[in-house]
Amino acid sequence: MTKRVDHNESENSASFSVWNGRDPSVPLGKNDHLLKWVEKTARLTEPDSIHWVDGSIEEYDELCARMVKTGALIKLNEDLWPGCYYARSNPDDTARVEDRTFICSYSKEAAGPTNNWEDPFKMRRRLKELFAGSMRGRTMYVLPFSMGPVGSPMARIGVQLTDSPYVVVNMRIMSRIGLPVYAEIDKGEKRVVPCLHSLGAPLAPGQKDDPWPCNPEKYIVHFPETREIWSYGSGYGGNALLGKKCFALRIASNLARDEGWMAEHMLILGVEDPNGEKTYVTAAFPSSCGKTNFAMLIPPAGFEGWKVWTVGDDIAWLKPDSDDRLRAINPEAGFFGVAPGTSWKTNPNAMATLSRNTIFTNVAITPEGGVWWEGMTDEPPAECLDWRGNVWTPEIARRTGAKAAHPNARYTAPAAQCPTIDPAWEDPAGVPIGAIIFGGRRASTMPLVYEAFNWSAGVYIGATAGSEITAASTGVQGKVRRDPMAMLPFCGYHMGDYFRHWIRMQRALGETPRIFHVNWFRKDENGDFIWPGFGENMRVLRWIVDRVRGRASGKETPIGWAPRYDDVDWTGLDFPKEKFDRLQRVDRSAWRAEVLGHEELFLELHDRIPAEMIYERELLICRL
Ligand code: O2Y
Ligand code: MN
Repeated sequence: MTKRVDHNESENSASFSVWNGRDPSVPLGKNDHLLKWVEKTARLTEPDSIHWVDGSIEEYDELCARMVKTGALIKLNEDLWPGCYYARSNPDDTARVEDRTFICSYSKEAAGPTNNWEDPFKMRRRLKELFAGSMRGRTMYVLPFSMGPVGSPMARIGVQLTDSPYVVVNMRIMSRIGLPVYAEIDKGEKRVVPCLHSLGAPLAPGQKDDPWPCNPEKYIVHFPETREIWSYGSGYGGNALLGKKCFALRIASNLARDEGWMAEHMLILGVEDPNGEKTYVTAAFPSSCGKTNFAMLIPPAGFEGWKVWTVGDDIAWLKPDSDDRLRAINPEAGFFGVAPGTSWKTNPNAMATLSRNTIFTNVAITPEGGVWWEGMTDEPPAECLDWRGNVWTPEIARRTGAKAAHPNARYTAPAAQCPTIDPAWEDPAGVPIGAIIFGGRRASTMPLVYEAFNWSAGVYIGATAGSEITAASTGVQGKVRRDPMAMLPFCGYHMGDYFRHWIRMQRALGETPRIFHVNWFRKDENGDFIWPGFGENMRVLRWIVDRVRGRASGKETPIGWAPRYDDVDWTGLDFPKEKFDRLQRVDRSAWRAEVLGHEELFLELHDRIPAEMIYERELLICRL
């Protein structure tokens, strides 16, 4: 459904109406607000044409075929990678840009010290300048999307206007798009979040397009009060697929606070025991801590009859149901996973998921028309083209250290293709949550697992969670970057108010989920990981589930309840008690230093920290 726009038409000309561009056989789009907004945006951005996305597979195939023609996508070898495409981004557009991400609330205080704030009126003026004529020579796609199963009471709707067909095809995998969503909009029951996106790369007549158009100047902007997103200059991941981090976390965290639910950076999984009883848990780990691997865990030998089911790998929306139980949906429909390190050994379920109908970005491409990345196989290919399009060989890598795939290279794959996808993953009511797990990457101090004494102690654990900063990013080793609830880059308002919202949620719940903290990354004195991780994490998960079900024991420690050696199921693993005790050790002097680190975060947020957090800290100090 593409309509050409005549920019010579006068402002009030009836023939400019974007409604006229809609296929009259499609009985959708009676929504005046949407039509007016599309028209207003077209006047501002001046696209050559407008395409109303219907979300069909035919449309997807056609868009991919067009991008193959322009060089924006490469079709992979159909025999090796059926239905798969390859994209190579601009080398300066390879990841989320946190320093260019803004929360433009009316007051600076509402955004809090952990967000970049800019005056919304000033920002809007700047964005209007940038967006003026920014889609010239391109098509503007009207992309309606639902975060959450269409029709679910927990789902929310957005419309992204974008000049990137790459975004449209990725969003088709990552969310529910097209005709069913127009129908939802036409019902008029749900507020639509407008998401405006431009690559910021207009084309002059006859100008040859770049395979990855973008602009060196980038703005990822959220207006929390009016629930709007404006993104300019980037075509990559979280900057451009606006349903994901921008909507499902930054805007949704504002919606959730106001409406009494939670929008969290959490995976959701279900643990089924040999009797068929299923317990769902969510887990919040900072970016790059193995959320996808954990969400797709395969139980080790000795756990026959146990099964882990995947509901989501990145975002959870949680809401009390009519029985005051916390239920969660995964608002997404796909995985936008990090490719490097993913292999048949580390995550066979992810490999099976991405083996077809997947879009790869910034991995390497082999001469046979396949893809490769560091860690995918023990043996690298003899030769390939790296993520920049340069020839790459193992010898070149040895000499120069060049990586074949960018460290943030991604696969965009349909969740439905995951072999462990939970039968209830699209249940409109969500799944009941028994436990919430926080985690981080900590070489010392943090035990493998412990359980909070109660909800407010658990909120404290989540609020103070963090990961050690790696030497590569800062030159400093061992400093902990606090990442409350793994939401530091994603909470769309003041972090102190966010803690308060967490505390308040208890009042809406008949029974709160148990809260746990895990750390797979504790090291010994030689710098080696003590815990094997991966499938062995099932042993920890089993203890967590058994605690939720009231059938596992633990001992009280100053920081919470922790398993004794005999409380963990060691079937199939020879893991000495002495090693376990080292993993679980609560070193009081290290913990005193840890609590001082908590204070740094609290000082930053002091004027909005809920009293419960202060009391929890004091209690922890007393117990230590
Ligand atoms: O770099 C990007 O744009 C993607 S970031 C991302 C993607 C999928 C899941 N999580 C994340 C994250 O940064 O947490
Ligand atoms: Mn994430």
